[in-house]
Amino acid sequence: MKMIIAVVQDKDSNRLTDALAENDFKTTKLSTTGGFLREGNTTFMIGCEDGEVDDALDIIRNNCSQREQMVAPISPMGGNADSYIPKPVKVEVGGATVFILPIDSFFQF
Ligand code: 2BA
Repeated sequence: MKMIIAVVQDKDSNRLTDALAENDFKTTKLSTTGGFLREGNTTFMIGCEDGEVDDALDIIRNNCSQREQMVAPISPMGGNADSYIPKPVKVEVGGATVFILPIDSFFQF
């Protein structure tokens, strides 16, 4: 058995939930925050059999889009904030950041 942990953008969350449910995957969603953008994203926990991992990855791939986002960098530490004009930079976010973990045991009581 494997645990798939997928960090996706909030915008893709409902679509991905529906697609996974349609294909009989069981999911748990967590509201999370990215360490770089400090914005909300959604983390899916998907427990599945080894042979189902590829199907789950296809569904994630097909339902999560890459988007460009503008980020205003925070002001430099110790610098004079008055003269600092933040220049937004473009970063590419998503589609999904996926980790696959082996599961030792699975219980439901
Ligand atoms: P964030 O940490 O908010 O990162 C959002 C996007 O900002 C990233 O998109 C990446 O394009 C960019 N970015 C992140 N760190 C950067 C840096 N030091 N310099 C320049 N650009 C940077 P993604 O790579 O698609 O990541 C989307 C979200 O997935 C991340 O949100 C984070 O919540 C999660 N994530 C990504 N890699 C991870 C990892 N190795 N471990 C845990 N979570 C991860």
